[in-house]
Amino acid sequence: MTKVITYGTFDLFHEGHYNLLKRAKALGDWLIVGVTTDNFDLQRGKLNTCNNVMERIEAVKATGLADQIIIEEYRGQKIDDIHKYGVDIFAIGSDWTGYFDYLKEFCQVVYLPRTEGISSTQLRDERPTVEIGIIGTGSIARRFVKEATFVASNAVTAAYNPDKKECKAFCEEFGLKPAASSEALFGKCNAVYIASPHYTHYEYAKAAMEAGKHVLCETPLVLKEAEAKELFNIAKANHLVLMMAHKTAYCPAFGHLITLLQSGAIGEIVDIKAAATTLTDEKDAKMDSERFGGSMNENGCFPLLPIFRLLGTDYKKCYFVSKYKDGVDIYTKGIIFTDSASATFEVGLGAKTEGSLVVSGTKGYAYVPAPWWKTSYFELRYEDQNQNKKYFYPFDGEGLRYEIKEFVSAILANGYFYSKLPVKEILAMSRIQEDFINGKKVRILK
Ligand code: C2G
Repeated sequence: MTKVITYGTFDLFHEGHYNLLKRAKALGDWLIVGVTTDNFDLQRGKLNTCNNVMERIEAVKATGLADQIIIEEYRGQKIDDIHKYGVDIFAIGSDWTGYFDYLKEFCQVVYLPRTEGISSTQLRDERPTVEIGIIGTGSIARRFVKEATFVASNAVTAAYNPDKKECKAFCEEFGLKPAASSEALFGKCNAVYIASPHYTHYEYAKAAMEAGKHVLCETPLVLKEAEAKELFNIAKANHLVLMMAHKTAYCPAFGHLITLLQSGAIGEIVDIKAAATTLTDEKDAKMDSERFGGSMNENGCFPLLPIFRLLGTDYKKCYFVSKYKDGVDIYTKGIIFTDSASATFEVGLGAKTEGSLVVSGTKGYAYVPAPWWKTSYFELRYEDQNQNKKYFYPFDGEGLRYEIKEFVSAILANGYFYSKLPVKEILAMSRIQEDFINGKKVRILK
């Protein structure tokens, strides 16, 4: 019996995939098809896959051509599979010609003709495009435009900034249409990314949703819990997507760290320590007290993310210790207690500390090195060091592409969408930030 093996993502299964499987099957008596996992695709840079691994397996199964379906999870697995299944022929489309010659040492390698004129990328591009307008044209907006080019089914079309000169320069740099007002911007897009100063978020988000636009808003969404609640109510009533652009919440490694810890990998969680400090020039807008700058407003949402995700939002007490300069906190430390665990966080724009995340549990601890908010690697450590495990993930570019992908997918999903950053966590973040602004339980250092 001649055994043939082939691999693929098989996203939005199409005629090209079918022809490939048919040709591969014709090479032997038994066809094994390896379907990539979602995680493996992310690792090899395939960010825009539309179907999940189960849907893609089902599509391959439905052809009736595969005698056996396996999943492909890691680079190098092809060699293991060839040995494991006693494969005679490895077959793949001609777009890979030469690439898999290293397998010739283990079996016959056949490059099959690719079907011209059809591809998953083409099918994805045929889907509706989410047109995004940007409010605020600073450094984060710059990064956003670049990162959005890695995400399918979206186009950044226009930008608005009340400072017309800045807006014009930004639009010229990226080939966008400048909008004369926020209302004019809403006429040029169906979704809005808000990257303006914190104190303007509420008004812009509300106006955008009242104009029927989906909203992705930079952190912090707002600095008052009641405003956050109101915005989510507007989103719900109008069937709009409202997301906070918290890049850590959407990056692959952070997601897996959380699910590992939630499944008991370090026992019961007793404490979390998280820090996020970014030394900033005193003249920067982030240091402007009028614009609600300062360490807590600027960076607070980062350490609060793992704290609320792992300990829940039902905390009992939160205390702060802060050092101020010219009306803004250049450094703040917070202590939060729930009934069963504690957490401390440090944020700073005018003071620097180790930006790591440590989650302590009854059986071990998780360590994420600085800058943990751009998580690409973490370790689980135990008393018995032989049990320690290291985990590596992609964190491509600036990391904004993951949140942009979630935003675009949520809009195109047109209905059920599981948010990786639940509303109750955003509400709790704004509650903490509001308490801090109001000086509740804040001890000011000289
Ligand atoms: N294919 C084809 N004709 C097309 C499109 C795709 O023959 N018009 C073939 C590809 O050459 C590949 C298979 O269909 O052999 C699956 O393609 P993809 O889903 O794009 O998967 P790919 O990224 O090529 O997987 O380990 C994974 C494999 O190495 C490659």
